[in-house]
Amino acid sequence: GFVPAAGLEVDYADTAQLPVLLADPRVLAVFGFQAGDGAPASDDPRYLQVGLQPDGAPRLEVWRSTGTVHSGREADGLAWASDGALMFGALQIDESRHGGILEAGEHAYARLLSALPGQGYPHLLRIWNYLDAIIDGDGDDERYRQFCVGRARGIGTIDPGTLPAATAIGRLDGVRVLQVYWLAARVPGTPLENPRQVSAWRYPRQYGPQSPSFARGMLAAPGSSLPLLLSGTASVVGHATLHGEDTLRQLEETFANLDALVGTARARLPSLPAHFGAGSRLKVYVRDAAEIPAIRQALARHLPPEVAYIVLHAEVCRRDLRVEIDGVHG
Ligand code: 3EB
Repeated sequence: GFVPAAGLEVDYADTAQLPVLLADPRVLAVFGFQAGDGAPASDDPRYLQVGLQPDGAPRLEVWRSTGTVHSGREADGLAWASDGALMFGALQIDESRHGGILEAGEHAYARLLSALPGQGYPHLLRIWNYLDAIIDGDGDDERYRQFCVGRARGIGTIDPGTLPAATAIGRLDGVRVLQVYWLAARVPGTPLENPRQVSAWRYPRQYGPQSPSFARGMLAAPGSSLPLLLSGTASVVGHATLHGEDTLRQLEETFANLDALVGTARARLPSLPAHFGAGSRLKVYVRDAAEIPAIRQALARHLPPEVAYIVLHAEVCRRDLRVEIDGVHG
């Protein structure tokens, strides 16, 4: 059948805008970044409160589509919204009801991957995973490593070259609910790897029993007007963490990785701008809240003023990683 061209714009807005945004039939999803009880409430399936604390005033992230959006919620809580080309979805899995983070991750991925084809959007482009106490536990019992095992079990057998771009980051509000949300499409995109980094799905055994299941970036199908989707990117070169004691050098290495990924994307899509600018939106995750002012200063030096970004207090999934950035670029 006819598949409309996919289009997506990502932007940030004040929380007071929530009712206006949800009244717009082209809004595919709205994320309220705010831990605790103060966040605005809405039953609209397109709205998700994310339990990460922003630095400064709470902000909304808005995904706008080019078509008319239909949305709903399944009996188990799976929320979805779709426009004929793209589908947003979200699941919130209470760990205690599934027996732990491994089982919660397994359930989330099995559930969402089984839902996608039936809804007509079989191709996962991008996914976010927010989990509590992400680096608690030692060795292979670390919760992030357990999550990686559960995620891989839930995915099952798959060509790793088709994995989506992703972020996995720690919430700090103490709520043991795995929040997963995603963007899927009717037609497949092109996953990208980073020439400076070993593919995450090829990380060696030292990082855990199951290598992480994600691509470094995703380009939507040719002809769609989606920005480049950048995975959570940190100071990892090869597979090793660099500058474990120096947050600002980690930030520089992160931007070097993002530049390399944009370069890889430009080889396929030369119209993509070489540098971050008016079409770039970033989320900057910072482990230690005391370091946010210095990171903000460095961001202001590094990024042109047209780049919109939010800074979130969140725990990165390796103990020696202090900062991570994801976002879109177009
Ligand atoms: C890294 O490069 C940093 O497990 O889904 C970044 C993005 C990271 C996604 C994931 C992990 C994930 O390995 C960590």
